[in-house]
Amino acid sequence: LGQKGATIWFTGLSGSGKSTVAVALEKALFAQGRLSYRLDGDNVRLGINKNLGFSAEDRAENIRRIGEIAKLFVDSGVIVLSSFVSPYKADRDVVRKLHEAGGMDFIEVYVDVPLAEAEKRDPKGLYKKARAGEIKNFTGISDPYEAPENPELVLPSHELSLEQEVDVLLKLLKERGVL
Ligand code: GGZ
Repeated sequence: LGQKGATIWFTGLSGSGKSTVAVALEKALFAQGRLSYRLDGDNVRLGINKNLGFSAEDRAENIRRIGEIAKLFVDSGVIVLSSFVSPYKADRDVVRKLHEAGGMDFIEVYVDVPLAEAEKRDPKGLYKKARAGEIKNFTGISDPYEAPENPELVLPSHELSLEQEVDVLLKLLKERGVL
């Protein structure tokens, strides 16, 4: 292929729009003939990470393994679109260092919506359950979310159209020589 891979690491609250923008970007990349692969809870937490829960330790191990998997894809020239809450700065930084040590691009994208907005969307009814105490350690309600301090990009998804989000991501990938 001779194509440069990269990891785009979406982080943000549940319901912030990480997966939605990843799906839209995947479509745009496909239209350009670029191979990308989405990593998210549906293919990782139900598979390789099915032994992990939501304690701080398990989240750290979840993110560590995802980082290692992402690195393998990047090594093969694929653009990885990773959508995990990844609430802890230290865990995200482990993945950043892993990529940078291998000379690979790690693009941290903070999908930044107010908690009230994510909770209003509540697509899976999880916030409601968390408020009722039916889900413990729920990020934003009863567990911390550490916002990135120096992300490559901030996407306030409640203020942008999906098309605008995809455009700014494509522009960033071009600037970095991935596209
Ligand atoms: C946060 C939880 C929790 C708790 C279940 N806290 O909207 P979703 O449903 O699809 O995204 C959330 C997802 C979080 O899994 P991640 O692997 O992304 O988390 S982490 O990066 O912190 O390891 C939510 C659902 O799983 N979910 N319980 N307690 N989100």
